[in-house]
Amino acid sequence: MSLAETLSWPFFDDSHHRFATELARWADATLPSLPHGEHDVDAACRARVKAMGDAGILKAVVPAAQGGLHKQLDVRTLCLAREILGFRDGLADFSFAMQGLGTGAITLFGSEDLKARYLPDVRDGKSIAGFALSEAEAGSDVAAMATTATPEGPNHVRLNGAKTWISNGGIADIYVVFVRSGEAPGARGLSAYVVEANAPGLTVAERIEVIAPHPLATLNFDQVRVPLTNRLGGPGDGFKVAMSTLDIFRSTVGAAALGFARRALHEMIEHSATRQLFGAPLADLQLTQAAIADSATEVDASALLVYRAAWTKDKGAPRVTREAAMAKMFATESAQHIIDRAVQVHGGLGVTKGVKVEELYREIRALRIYEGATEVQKIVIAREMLKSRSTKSAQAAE
Ligand code: COS
Repeated sequence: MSLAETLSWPFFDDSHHRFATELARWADATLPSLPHGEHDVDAACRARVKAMGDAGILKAVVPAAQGGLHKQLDVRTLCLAREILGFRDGLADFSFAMQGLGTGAITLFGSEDLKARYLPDVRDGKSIAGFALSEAEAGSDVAAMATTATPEGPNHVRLNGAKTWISNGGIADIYVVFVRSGEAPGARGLSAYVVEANAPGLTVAERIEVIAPHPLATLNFDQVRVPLTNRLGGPGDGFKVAMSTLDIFRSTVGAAALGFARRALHEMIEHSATRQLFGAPLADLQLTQAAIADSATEVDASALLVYRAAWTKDKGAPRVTREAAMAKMFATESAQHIIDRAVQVHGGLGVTKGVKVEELYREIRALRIYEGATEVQKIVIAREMLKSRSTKSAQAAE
């Protein structure tokens, strides 16, 4: 099923149809002319952010009060954007996604002043955002983070520590930074702050090279002074701020994987229909047909899970923790299988640099890890299922 057919599902309204059509048209016309990320990934990202800002696409990542498309973040729009961009250009998807993830916590928990100060420039592509949660010893286990915020006078805190695997690290203008503020041990003692990249004491310790080039870095915080008014939510709310933001953006990771998977399926079908083998098209072989059939079914199942999660959130569910985790886990895992099959169907061409499926093979890998690895999503889903069983048992006992 194509994206156009998916759009006929009842999850969508006219605004989604318009957005998807205009974005696809813009992406086909503009993305091929932007610099590729191979030589200068920072310049390639900046070019994408600017182009998307100029075209009004980044309005999707901010609320209407700051010039955005919808009153609140519309998860279906975010997912459509990532699917459409992911189908065409992994770096464009990355740049779009990070503008959203990097400011999602400001949109959800920021004061009016913080929203007014930071969101318009992100919307216009004039400012780049980053989400600084992970640490060397606190990736999956967020509550183990060690970067600290200590009070300084009545109005400031000082941040000390290091964050790593930070997307847009080194090119971002603002970061949402999660720190241990000490109100309680573990998850209840974290807070979130907006920190400007040029704050004295905030430095890029190292840039990290990855298989599919993206800006990624380790950041050092050495006595970085931040006003209390830059806090998102209350003291000790940091874990909730992080998880609520991820509840929205995990579905969008699934959507990006869906875009990659749809593209791989497209490439698989095109190649197998035209490549001759044993005197007939490759597609005549039943094993090729099995690869196509399994991939097409997984694409549809991923789309259903991704847009179910997005629709549920947009319709006002306070939490979509289980739905978003399922969407992210299934869509990223199945995209990996689909892309691997597409590489296999392409034979030697599939591992040749510059061939689309080879690029997708490298692009998909990180999505099974970032914003919560598959193993974390399994923990989250199982906990939610067990929680709902305990709730039902407690109700039955009353
Ligand atoms: N929305 C709002 N609140 C949430 C929440 C959510 N989605 N998930 C958990 N919470 C709340 C819980 O209700 C709990 O509140 P109380 O203490 O009031 O009961 C609190 O937060 C702690 O939750 P929990 O006990 O589940 O915390 P854990 O430390 O056990 O969390 C996991 C475990 C693994 C689920 C969490 O650390 C996680 O998601 N890790 C992956 C992080 C990630 O995605 N990293 C990638 C970085 S971005 S590239």
